[in-house]
Amino acid sequence: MKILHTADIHLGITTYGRIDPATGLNTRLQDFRRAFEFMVEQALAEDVDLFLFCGDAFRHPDPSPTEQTIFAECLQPLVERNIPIVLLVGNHDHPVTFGRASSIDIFRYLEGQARVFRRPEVATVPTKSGPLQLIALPWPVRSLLLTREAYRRKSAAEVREVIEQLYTEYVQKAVEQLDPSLPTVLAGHFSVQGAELSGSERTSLIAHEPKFTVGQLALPPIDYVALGHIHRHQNLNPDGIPVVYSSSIERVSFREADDPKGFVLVDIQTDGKRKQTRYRFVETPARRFVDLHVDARGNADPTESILKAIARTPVTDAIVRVRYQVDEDQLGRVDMRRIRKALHSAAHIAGIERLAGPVVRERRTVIHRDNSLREALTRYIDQHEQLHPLREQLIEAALALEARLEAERSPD
Ligand SMILES: [Mn+2]
Repeated sequence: MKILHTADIHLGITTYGRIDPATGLNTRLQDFRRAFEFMVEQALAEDVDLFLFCGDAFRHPDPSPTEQTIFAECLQPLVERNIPIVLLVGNHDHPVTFGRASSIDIFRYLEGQARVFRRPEVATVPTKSGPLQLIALPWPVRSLLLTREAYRRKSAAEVREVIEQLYTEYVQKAVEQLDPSLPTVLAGHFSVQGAELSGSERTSLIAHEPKFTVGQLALPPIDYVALGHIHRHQNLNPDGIPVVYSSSIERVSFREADDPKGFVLVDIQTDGKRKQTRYRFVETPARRFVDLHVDARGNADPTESILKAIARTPVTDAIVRVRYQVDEDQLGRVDMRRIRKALHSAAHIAGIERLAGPVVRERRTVIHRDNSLREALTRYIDQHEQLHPLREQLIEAALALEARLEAERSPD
């Protein structure tokens, strides 16, 4: 049985894009669409039995009609070939307000067989190669898993523990009921301990989320654990049942410049009671990000050093950022016009910035990760005189944002 495993499509991310006058669409939206279309073409070429999407379809829980239409259009060739589609709700798909539809609920109405999972469920998915047993574990939402009374008196950390326990027990019970001779997949959208982030995730948020161990998920007769949420492709259990993050299909940040982006083709061979799983990662034609760093300090012609660095790098069609270091007395000798000209073939110039030298950096505020937001912001404002008149408003706005993020993470 062949499965295409993907996640974290995040349609609607438009950072480093611009409106293409020919189509009226953001260039980044077109990049994401290209990667998505490439993936579906591969699914058809490989004649897969199932298209399995493990959450985070869009950037926001409220995608635009254009974004939803593109998502549906990209899935349409699968529908036409009668390839079943399974969609899990990720944290970015989940509405903050209880009772509202998630951003992917609408795809249930795609002609054909699209199934959307928004709460834990064990399902049998019919495919042309026979039934697949599926344990679906979408993003754990407090209000879907616990009654209000059950979590009202609990701290955030306690709620997290309860959710971890619920999911873990759910998997333990599920595997006991499954037919060990059938291909079986656990599909989830959450963090697993030990996973390496890609740089497009917010580390501070992931630290407060429910987390699972490989041992809690990789239980026989499961043949493959298909994950979404963390954007870097990896197998967390190389010596046992594969526990795999597929990777996102497009880059969103310079920290992902060197990461391949793509999806996974899984093949579960069944022969009586013996089953064997193989998988391979397939790269998508994701937009290249080029992050140039030039140290031109002490150089008589800093522009020339920057131009040389650009000439050595293939910047055509890439999203490019140039950061350079120069001394104070060289500042007047950096010719932005010539640098921009050298980058004319780039898809987008994300920035040409001077990196502050160590002298400037020493005067910067030291803010530690364990500072509260209020402490960190207070220190920052202390160091920036022009912000003093706005002190109270800034702190208030920041705390409100933090509260909103907290609510999105575990909505009531
Ligand atoms: Mn996610």
